Amino acid sequence: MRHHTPPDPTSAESFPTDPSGLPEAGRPQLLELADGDTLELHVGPVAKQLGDATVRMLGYNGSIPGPTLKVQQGSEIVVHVINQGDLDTTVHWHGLRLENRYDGVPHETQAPIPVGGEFTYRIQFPDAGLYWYHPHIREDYTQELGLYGNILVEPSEPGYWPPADRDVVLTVDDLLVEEGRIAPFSPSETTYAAMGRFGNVFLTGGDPDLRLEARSGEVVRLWLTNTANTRVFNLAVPGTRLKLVGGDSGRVEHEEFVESVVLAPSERAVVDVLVDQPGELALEHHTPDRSYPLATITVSGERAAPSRAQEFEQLRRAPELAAEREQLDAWLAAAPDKVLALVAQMDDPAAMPAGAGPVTYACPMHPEVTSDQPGRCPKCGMKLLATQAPVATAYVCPMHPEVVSDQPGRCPKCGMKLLAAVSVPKPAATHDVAAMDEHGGHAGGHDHGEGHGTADGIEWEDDMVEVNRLTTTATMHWKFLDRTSGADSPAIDWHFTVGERVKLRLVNEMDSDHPMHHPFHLHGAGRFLVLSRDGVPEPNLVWKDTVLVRTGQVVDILFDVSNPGLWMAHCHIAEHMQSGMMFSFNVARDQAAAT
Ligand SMILES: [Cu+2]
Repeated sequence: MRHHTPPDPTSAESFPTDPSGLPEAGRPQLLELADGDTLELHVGPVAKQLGDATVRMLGYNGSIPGPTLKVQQGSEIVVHVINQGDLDTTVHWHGLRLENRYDGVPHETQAPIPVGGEFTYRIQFPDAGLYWYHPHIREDYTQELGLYGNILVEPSEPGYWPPADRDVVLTVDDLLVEEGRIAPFSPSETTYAAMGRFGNVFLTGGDPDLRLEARSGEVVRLWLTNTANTRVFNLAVPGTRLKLVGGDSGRVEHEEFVESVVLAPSERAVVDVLVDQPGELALEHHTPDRSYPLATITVSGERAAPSRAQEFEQLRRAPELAAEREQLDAWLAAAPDKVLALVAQMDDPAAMPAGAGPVTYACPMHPEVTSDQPGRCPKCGMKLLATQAPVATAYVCPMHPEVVSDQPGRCPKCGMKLLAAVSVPKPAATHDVAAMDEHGGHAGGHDHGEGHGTADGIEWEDDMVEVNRLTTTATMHWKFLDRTSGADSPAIDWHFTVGERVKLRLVNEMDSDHPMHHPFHLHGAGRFLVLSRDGVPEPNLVWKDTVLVRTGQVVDILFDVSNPGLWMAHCHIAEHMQSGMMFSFNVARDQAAAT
């Protein structure tokens, strides 16, 4: 069975890459909008400076990220979107429980906005907290190129958040740059479909070298959103304590001091930092193997008055979530209403029957150029060479090259499907690794043992970049399977009613061609609480719209269904969604309430 393939939004042979003559990407504006206000949001190309290189990217209103919208809980604004970008677009307002027809899902809630076209959204903000907006067509390209922005919803309730001196709203992101250029995209299909496109240049608040300032004695509140295609961040400020105060949709059940916060694509965290001494602090991303600097905070000798040092020590509790906690045991004990398996199917061209002839043609100069037909490289005109005929001499694990077998099978270390060694057009260049090192990115080499792999169920880096690059939506099939009745249902056909609470079990199966973590996202039909991960009750509740399901993990969530319409569920790794890891479900109005 074929997965649903999104319609081709463009017939161009390549996306434009020339930045000349384009306006330089600006810093995001902070726009405070009152109930009933109208905002014009232009999608268009910008020139972005990255070190010595200038690259063509996309921005909302000329900046990367787009403007930060600051609004009041319970208000409504009008956003008039004008598309001057490269392809059809929509805007999805991530995490907002708004009216279904403004959810921005192409062909389901609205027609795509063509290049040169416009669309008017009415955006509602029922919940306090940190949200964001991004396109819902070819996110693997458009979001990677800079189309994302934050929304800060100010709570109606006074004292909802603990006091802070400074709000810093930051997106964390990465961009894949090779030889001074953004690594190419195909307009007709999504590449890097296996693991998603990992970047080697980090953009924090859109800046490769972000510098922030504060006064000593301040409590700095960091509002953090992961806008990367696939990278999971583990954020820390070494030398200080982080106080976790909020998550995807509002505050946490109980504030707590943490070493770091793990943020999967599209997740948010709100953390407070007390900067009590003058000097320099760094926001860093820590993987099990290394750390990456993301931003510098310079703390001046000027002292904030009054000091928040004492208030910072207080750990407050949220009564609305304490009330949820009281019902948790019953939900933990209940059987799931729905069971969803997360699986991958990966085609291996070389595993086709012998005699089928060469299966892939690749440019020896440009290994990313591959075709299933003989032809010429569109970049250099060179004849595409057939990769070796499928004489499957050895099967190896792309994650663990020491695992070699003369039979097809799975890697005993990580469960990944072994790939026939001859099927992989050998990359000519080692410049990927070199480029990464140059940018302080990849640790280089492949002998990282368990650290990069699945020891903690997160793939922190792309350890199979040459294979990953070649995987497309045609060869990589990411799937959700409805296993509620044990066997696979033919299709996911979910119907809920407003007012219902539904227990969903998400099973990230190891028996899959490429077991990997997935950030599972539900659109604005409601919001959910994580009940348990691998049977361990969630220690600190917070309303969420995205949950990271680590490799092999089983996560139970309690979905509070509150909004009628046709809504999407999908993996928030852009390339996984493009490769089929999505479905839509219906929520009916509450009949009893309607009569
Ligand atoms: Cu995924």
